Parts: sequence; structure tokens; C-alpha cells
Amino acid sequence: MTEENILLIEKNSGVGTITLNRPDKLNAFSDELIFKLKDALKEMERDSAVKAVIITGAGRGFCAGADLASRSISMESAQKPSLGTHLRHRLNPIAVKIRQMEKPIIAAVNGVAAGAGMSLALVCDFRIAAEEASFIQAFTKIGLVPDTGSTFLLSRLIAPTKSFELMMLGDKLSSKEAFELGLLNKVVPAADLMKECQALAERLIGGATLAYALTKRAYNRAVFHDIEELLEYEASLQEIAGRSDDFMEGVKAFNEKRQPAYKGR
Ligand code: LHQ
Repeated sequence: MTEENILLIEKNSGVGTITLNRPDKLNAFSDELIFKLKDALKEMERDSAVKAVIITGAGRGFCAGADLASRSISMESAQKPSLGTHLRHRLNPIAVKIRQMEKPIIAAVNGVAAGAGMSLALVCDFRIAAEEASFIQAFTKIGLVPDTGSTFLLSRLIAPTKSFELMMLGDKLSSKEAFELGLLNKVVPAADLMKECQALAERLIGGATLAYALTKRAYNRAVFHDIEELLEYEASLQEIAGRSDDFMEGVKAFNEKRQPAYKGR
């Protein structure tokens, strides 16, 4: 069934705002949402009137990662899904586009950012979060490996000791904890979130935008020069994890709202 208005686009004073809009699913990535996000980013890139972009979520979630109730993932189909292919064609191109776009992209993290939803926040240029927001590397909890860039984004943004712990255990980080670790630029009350992000975007627009674009290019070369190779590596590992009994069990348990019983295979 096609949902309506699952992604909203607004343009205001040179700032393009993209809102993921599946609030009852905490803006989990259905295929349709992924394709719309990809198109929206392309539109923002092409539109010369847009000089900065904000990505946010409607309701109490930023993005809960892949839609675990979707037919392609929830194993209603007899075949096990190819998660490597899923990543190569759907989520990885979004991560690459955000890094390559020579306009600043701000994640306005209004609520929980889990799994690939956390990767989406991490791949943006700036992260401002509401006090109520939280961050979860949810992947291993459903028998997967971190993807959409989380393995290298997290370990390059903060110290490896903590990033590995977060990836392995999947514990929830509050905004305050994420800020203290250096994952966020700022934490603000929810009521001020969009105002703060708009103000940052307008400040960037009012500055030397060519210098900003070139700085982003240099930063990419310094920190994320191997992004495509690493995304591909994650996809190849996710292909293995996605065919495991543990992943089947993880998704089933999530949808049945119970604890999973893993066997390590
Ligand atoms: C959801 C979801 C969701 C569907 C909440 N899907 N409905 C994976 C596979 C394929 C290819 C590529 O890459 C990936 C990468 C990934 O992203 S793997 C990680 C996928 N995400 C998760 O494992 C997170 C799952 N969600 C949660 O753990 C919790 O919902 C969090 C911690 C995010 C929020 O918890 P609560 O605040 O307690 O909310 P809730 O669990 O009650 O969720 C609210 C509703 O949203 C609920 O629906 P319902 O109809 O019962 O009200 C959830 O089922 C739904 N929802 N996440 N990912």
C-alpha cells in the first residue's frame, strides 16, 4: 500500500528542509521512503537557490532505521533477503550523496535515531539534537552488523574504545551522552531545535559558501576518502549476517514484541 506524504520538502530563505514523515513507525526506512529521500537530496543538490539542507523527522522519532515490518525484510517472502543488495541500491547511495553534496547538511535530530537512522545522522555535516533525542546502534540486537557507514563514521567521529562498545552492545545514548562523547554539535530544547538549525544554516549561507564547499571536499578527502570501499565492505558483511538464523529470529522477535533467542548462526 502506498503511504501519502511520507517525505516532506520545504524551502525557506535558501534552506531546504527534508522531513521524514512516517511518525507512527518512528520514520523507519521503507523502500519508498528511501527512494524519496534519494530524490529529495538530488533535488536539493540541483536547485541553485538551495544553499544548505536540514534533515529531520516528524513526530517523536528521527529515524528508526530499516523498516523491520516491511515484506522484503520481515521474511513473509519465502526467500531470505539479500541485505548486501539492499544496501548497495538503497541506503549506501544516500550516504555517498550526503558526503559528496557540496552544500552543508544539518541533521536536526528530534528523537530516536536507531540503526541506519543513526548512520543517517552521523553522515551529515552537523548534528544538532533535541534534549529528548537518543542514539542506538541497534544492528547487533537483530543479528546484523552496523551499516550505512556506521562502522567507520562512528569510529572516526569518536574514540574507538567507545564506538566499538556502542556497536557491539547497542546501548541507548542520550543526547547529553552523545554530546559529551563529541558526536553532536549542540543539544537544545525540542522547541528550539528547528530554529537553531535554521539559524546555523543561514549563518553558513551568509558566509563564504565556495570556501565551505571546498572545506567539505578537503574534509571528505582527509576523513572519509575511502567511504565507498568501506560501504561496500559493510554490505558484503551484511549479506552474510542477513542470511543468518539470528537475523530471522531478531526481526521476528521485534515484530512479535519479545526478546530474541539467538543461537550464534
Ligand atoms: C518500527 C521500527 C522499525 C518498523 C519502530 N521498523 N517499525 C537493516 C536491514 C536491511 C537492510 C539494510 O540495513 C539495515 C540497517 C538497519 O537499520 S538495522 C536496524 C533496524 N532498526 C532497529 O532495529 C530499531 C528497531 N526499533 C527499536 O528498537 C525501537 O522501536 C526504538 C528503540 C527505536 C524506539 O523504541 P520505543 O520508543 O519504545 O518505540 P516502539 O518500539 O514502541 O516503536 C513505536 C512504533 O514504531 C512501534 O509500532 P506500533 O505499531 O507497535 O506502535 C514499532 O513497531 C515501530 N517501529 N522501529 N525499524
